[in-house]
Amino acid sequence: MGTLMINRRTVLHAGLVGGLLAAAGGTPALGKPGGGGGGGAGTTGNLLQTPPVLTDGTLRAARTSINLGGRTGSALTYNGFLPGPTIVARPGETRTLTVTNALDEPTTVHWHGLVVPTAVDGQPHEAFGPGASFTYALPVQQRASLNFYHPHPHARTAAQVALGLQGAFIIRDAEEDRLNLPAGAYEVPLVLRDANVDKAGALTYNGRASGFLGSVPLVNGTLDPYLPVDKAVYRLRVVNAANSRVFRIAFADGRDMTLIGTDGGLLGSAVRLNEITLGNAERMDLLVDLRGSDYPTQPLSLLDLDSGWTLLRLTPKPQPVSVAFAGLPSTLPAVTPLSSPVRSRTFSFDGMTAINGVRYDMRTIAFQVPRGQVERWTFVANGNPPHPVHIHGASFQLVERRGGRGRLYAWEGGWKDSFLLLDKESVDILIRFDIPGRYLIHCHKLEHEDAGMMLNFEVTEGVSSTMASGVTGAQDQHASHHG
Ligand SMILES: [Cu+2]
Repeated sequence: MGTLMINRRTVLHAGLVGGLLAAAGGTPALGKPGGGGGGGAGTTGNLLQTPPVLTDGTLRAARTSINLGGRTGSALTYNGFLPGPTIVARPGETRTLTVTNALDEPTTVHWHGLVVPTAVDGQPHEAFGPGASFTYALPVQQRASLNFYHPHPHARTAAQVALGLQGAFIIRDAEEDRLNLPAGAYEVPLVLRDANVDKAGALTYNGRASGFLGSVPLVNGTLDPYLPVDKAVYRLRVVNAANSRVFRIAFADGRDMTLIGTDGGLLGSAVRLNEITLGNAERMDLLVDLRGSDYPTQPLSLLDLDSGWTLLRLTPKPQPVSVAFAGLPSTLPAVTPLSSPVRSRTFSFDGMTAINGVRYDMRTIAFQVPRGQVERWTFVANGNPPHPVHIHGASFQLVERRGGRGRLYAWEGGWKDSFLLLDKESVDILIRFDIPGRYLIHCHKLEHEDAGMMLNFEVTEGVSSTMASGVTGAQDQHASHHG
């Protein structure tokens, strides 16, 4: 197949109609039922749905009817969409979103991947009850990236997410604009999850302490989705929005994909691979070349190799349009490595309910971190893997995995906020916080999180007393527990 890296044709994208992420003004973007919905003769299944775009406004959390593609159902939704509207923003903007709670229990919204002040981070202690609303003013001060919003009330996150409350949050910036990446109809957000859907089309939830595995995949809320494709390079922006399921993603014909970004935006250089493991809440930014001889002559399935599911079929059109792509530059925007940690801490993810032997207590701050200093944090799996680790308040970089798989992977490069910890593994990261306040470390297997595999910590102003007294060597100690 052609290589994206060396194709430097100078023709950029022609003006394109029907951009999936074009300003939809909050209007429905529901797919047509399958069988003749534009996928060419013999296409079965349902046209992939794409949520509308929202900038500022209201997100109403409620049980509503939904379109699963070809059939109706019901779920907990934001504004009636599964997933909710895709929020878009640029650095320097403040997104103002008022979430109204029309559920029958408390909720909150966490903007996973956004580094924002504690007051708008949507943490469990900020949950608000039925009939109430909360306005999140989100100062966006970070680079282009795909992020993920979802509820975060203590002990009820898993059910609310599984029943439908989740959405994508895309940040764009000038650095990314300069790359002229596939856009409009050729940039496709894919919110991947599994679900249980009952006979009436209602999403149901029966999670246990060990997790929740739904019986069917849903991509952008669509059952058995297909996407009619042109002879173009597609940018697939994927988030694992499942409670517990880890996806191992590949195309059925084994073709290469080009990974250009992860949780915190673009990688320093693109990586070609044909399989990616995506833990809960992890994101990946992929280019897939469907030009020339790479154009599929029959539906091309995107698979989850672990479950054997077909997640999405890319279907040839009767009259595909050929779309030029200038190719990627040889280097992407730099990711400056963090270095010279001044302190280390260790976090043991114990069983299904605790970190460092302690279950979550909303009132307890487990430790303090001075802002502005690089620290080396080690995460250890101590039973009941996998544990998808997530940290609020900063992006970080993975530096080493010992035990278990014993290596890092391309999809763990760049700036991360979530990563997978499997059996017998220890993973070291480098992290630096820039905003003071109270943040969280937790397992993003949502059933583990709800059961207490979570802790609060506090980012403080200025350097710590140990720094001030000249102790700059790395210390290895468990995070101490202050009452
Ligand atoms: Cu866990």
